[in-house]
Amino acid sequence: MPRPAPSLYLADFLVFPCLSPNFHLRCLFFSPTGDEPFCMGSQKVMDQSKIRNVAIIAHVDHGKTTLVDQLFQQSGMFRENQEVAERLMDSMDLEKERGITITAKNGSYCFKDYWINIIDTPGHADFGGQVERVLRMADGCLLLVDAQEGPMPQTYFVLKKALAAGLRIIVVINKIDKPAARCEWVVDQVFDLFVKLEAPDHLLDFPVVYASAKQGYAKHHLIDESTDMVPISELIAAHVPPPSGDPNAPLQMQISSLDHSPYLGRLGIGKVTNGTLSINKPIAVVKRDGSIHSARLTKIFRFESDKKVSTDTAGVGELVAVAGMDDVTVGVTFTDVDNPMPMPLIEIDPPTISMNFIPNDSPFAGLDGKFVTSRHIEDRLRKETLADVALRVEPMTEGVGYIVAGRGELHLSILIEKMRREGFELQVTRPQVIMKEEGGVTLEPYEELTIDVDEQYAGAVIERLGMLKGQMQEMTQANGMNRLVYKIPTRGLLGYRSEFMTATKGLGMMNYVFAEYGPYAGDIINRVNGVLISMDTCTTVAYALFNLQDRGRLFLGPGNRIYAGQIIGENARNQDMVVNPAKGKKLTNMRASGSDENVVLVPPVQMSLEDCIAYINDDELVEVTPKTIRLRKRSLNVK
Ligand SMILES: Nc1nc2c(ncn2[C@@H]2O[C@H](COP(=O)(O)OP(=O)(O)OP(=O)(O)O)[C@@H](O)[C@H]2O)c(=O)[nH]1
Ligand SMILES: [Mg+2]
Repeated sequence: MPRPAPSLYLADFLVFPCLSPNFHLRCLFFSPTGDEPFCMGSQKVMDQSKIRNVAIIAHVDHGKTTLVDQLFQQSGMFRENQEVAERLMDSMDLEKERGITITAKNGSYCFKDYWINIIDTPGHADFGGQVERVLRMADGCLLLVDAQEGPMPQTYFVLKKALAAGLRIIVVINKIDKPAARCEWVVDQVFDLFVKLEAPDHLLDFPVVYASAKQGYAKHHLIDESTDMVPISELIAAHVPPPSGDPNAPLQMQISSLDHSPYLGRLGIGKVTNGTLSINKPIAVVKRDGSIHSARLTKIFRFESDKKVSTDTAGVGELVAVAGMDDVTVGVTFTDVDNPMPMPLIEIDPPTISMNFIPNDSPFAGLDGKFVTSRHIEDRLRKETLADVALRVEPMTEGVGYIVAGRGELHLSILIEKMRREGFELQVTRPQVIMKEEGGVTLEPYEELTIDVDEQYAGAVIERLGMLKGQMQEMTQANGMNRLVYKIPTRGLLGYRSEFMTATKGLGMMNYVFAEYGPYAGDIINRVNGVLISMDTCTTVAYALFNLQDRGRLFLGPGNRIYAGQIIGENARNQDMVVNPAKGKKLTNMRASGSDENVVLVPPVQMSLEDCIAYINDDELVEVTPKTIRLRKRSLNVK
C-alpha cells in the first residue's frame, strides 16, 4: 500500500514513519498543517488492527522497567540529546530510591505502524494483585526471565495469572550479558513451568527472544548479532493479537488501575473493550455493588511514551485514563446509558497481614510532625483505601487506632513511609498474619519460599528454617549454590530477611510468594534476643555506650536524645535489660592521660523502617515521625 501523504491524517489517522536514522522504529503523528509533529490529542480513534496491548510481567528485578526504557528510547520518541531518566517508568520517589516498581504504569511507543501500549508491572509479591488486575487491559504479555536465575516464585505466580487470562505469551530471556547466563537451561525451566501450569498446546509453543535490556539489544537466536530491540517489537506485532471488540457495540470499559493527578484528582485507567468512549457523551457507571449511576467524564487521556495526552474520544482496544469521577475505583464499568452492560467483577485478593496504626503517645510526640492526631491518621488511611484497593482499614476494638491490613510487610511499610514523608507521626505494632477459621479449625497463610544460598551457609539456613516451622520441598545444587524450596508459615518469615542476610553474609537470595492457607503450625519464636532499654530520658553519651556495647548490638550512637523506655540496642542474652546510656565517667582530680579520649565505639546497627517493623515483638512499638524512627517498649514504665 503506498504511504499516504501527511495531509490525509485527519481522514485516516495513519502513521507516518519519519526519516530519522532509526526511522523504522520512529513514529510521529503529523499535525493537520503538515509541518509540526504533534501528540496524539486527536478527535479520532485509533486503527484497532494496529494496536497491541502488552503487559510486562516477571519476578522482581528481572529487568521489566529497564526493558521499557530501551523500547521507549529506541522508538525515537525522545529527542536525540534529551536526558531521559533511568527506569523512567519508576516515577515515584520511593520507586526511584528503592529501585523497585511499586505501582503498575502505562506507556506506549510506536513500532512501524503499530501503536504498542506497554504496561509495566511490579515484580514484588506484595503487589501481585495489581498484576492480575492490569492483565485485563492486555492482549498479550512479555514474560521476562533472568538468564541466570531462571523462573522464580513470582514468575510462577504471574505466568499462572497470564495463562488464566488466556493471553499470548512471549518469553524474553533477559540479562544474557551476565557471565553466568545459562539461557538453554532457563528456556527448559520456563517450558517445564508452562507444562506444570497446564498451558494449552498453542501457548506451549511460545516464542522466545534473548535480550540484554541494560545494553539495549535483543535477538531471536543466541548466535545472531544485534544492536537493538527490534526483535522484541517484531514479536509483539506478530504474536500479540490486536484487541478484539466491536466499535459499534454499546460502550464497555472496566477500570483496572488508578492514578492520581494533582489537578484532576483520581484517574481511572482501563481498556475500552467495546464501543467508543467520548468526552461529550454521558455514560453509565456500574459500581462494585452493582448500582448504576450516570456520569460525565471531564478528561480522557491516552498514554504516549510515559506521558498522558488529552483526547476527546477513544475507540476499541485503547488504554486510557479518565478523570471526572472522584469515587472511581477498580472494577467499575463505564457503559452505555441506554444499554448498561457491566463486566465481570475483578476479584481483589484478601489481605494476609495487618498492623495497628496508633497515634504517637511517646514523650517526644508532636516534636516533628504536622499531623499527629487519630483524626489525621484516619483521614489519611481512608484516602489511601480509595487509591489502593488491596488495603483494608478498620478501627481498633480496644484503644485508639486503626487496624491496617495489606498484602505483606513491604506493602504496609511503603504506606508508612509515604505518611511520614507527608508529615505524619504515628506508632505501629508488630505485623500479625490474618488467620482464618474453617470448620472449627484455625488456618494460617503459608508461603512458598525459594532460597539460593552458597553451600557453606546452607546448613545454618536449613536449621533456622526448621525452627520457623518451614517444610523443605526441594533441594538442588548447581555451581556451588544450593536452591532450597520450602513451604513455611508467613509468620515464620516475618523479620527473617535481615537475619538471612546476616547468616549468609549477603551471599544468599530469598524470595517468597503466598501459597495457600494451611493448618496452624504452632508457636513460632521469631526473635530470641532481648533488648537494651533506656532507664531515663537523656542524651546518649559515648562513654556509656562504650560500656554497653559488649552487652549486645547498639542501634544508636552518642548525642541522641532518647526517652525512658526507648530501645537502644539488642541484648546478647534473651531477656530485656534496662540500662543507662547517659552515664558519664566519674570525674576525679587525676587525669588519666590517653584513656579519657580513648573511647572507640562500634558503629551502631542502622535499622531501616522495614527492619524496625520486622524486629519488634508484641510488647514493643515502632515510633515513626518525619525525622526519626524509634523503637520503644509499649509500656515506658522501666523503674
Ligand atoms: N546485567 C544486566 N542487568 C540488568 C539487565 N536488565 C536490567 N538489569 C538490572 O537489573 C536491576 C533491576 O532492573 P529493573 O528494570 O528495575 O527490574 P524490574 O523487573 O523492573 O524490577 P521490579 O519492578 O522491582 O520488579 C537493575 O539494577 C538493572 O540495571 C540486563 O539486561 N543485564
Ligand atoms: Mg520495575
